[in-house]
Amino acid sequence: KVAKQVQMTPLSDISKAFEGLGKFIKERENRSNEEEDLRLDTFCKACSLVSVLFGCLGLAFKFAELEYVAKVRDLVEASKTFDTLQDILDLDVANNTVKTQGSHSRNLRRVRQGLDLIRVLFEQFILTEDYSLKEVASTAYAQVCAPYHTWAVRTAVSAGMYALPTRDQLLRKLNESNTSAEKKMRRYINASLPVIKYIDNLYLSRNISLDW
Ligand code: 1PZ
Repeated sequence: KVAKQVQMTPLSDISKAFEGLGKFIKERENRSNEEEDLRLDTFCKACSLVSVLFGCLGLAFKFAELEYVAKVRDLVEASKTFDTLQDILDLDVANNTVKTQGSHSRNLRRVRQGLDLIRVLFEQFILTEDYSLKEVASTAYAQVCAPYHTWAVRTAVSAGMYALPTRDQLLRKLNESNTSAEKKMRRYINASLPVIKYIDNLYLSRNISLDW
């Protein structure tokens, strides 16, 4: 037997992990009784992989990395006590702390925003051939995160956009060609959407709006 030679890169790992989550959620929807829920530790593992992308963005986005990593770490801690994503929502609903700063449910909402930001970022990356990533990143940020961020954060992010690597630099750091990157980005886009919708539904089904 000849083993197929597949080059694993950070992007491969991310796409693969989210395909696992997406597949679980789709299969769950196909079963009529939706009793099996997404495990928090499995979800956290996939979210942790995303952190490597920050390393490619340079020092200007160090604060974004620290923010994201802190939120994921809080959920990892929570996974020692809570089995599923549902469980953390239920606790915060009972305590009336869903939107309280630092609560697991609020941090889950923030991590969800991060996943969605990457999804739109990848969509924009595929859509344009721009040498600069400024437009790509600005469009994604404006669409997903800016409406929920303070003026100070929005200002810092737009200043950071000038320090982004170029498209070619990013590809080199990710150890990808344009073709291989786009393929893996498409896989992430398709896989992450059901995951994001699943998370949104955790809030909506408990009558919690998503305007925060
Ligand atoms: C080519 C790639 C360009 C990517 C540019 C992405 C820029 C994203 C910048 C985000 C900055 C976030 C700064 C901090 C925001 C906090 O105010 C909020 C609220 O925190 P809370 O009040 O609940 O404690 N934090 C967040 O929203 C979590 C931040 C998640 C950021 C994820 C970014 C993922 C992007 C990965 C790109 C590879």
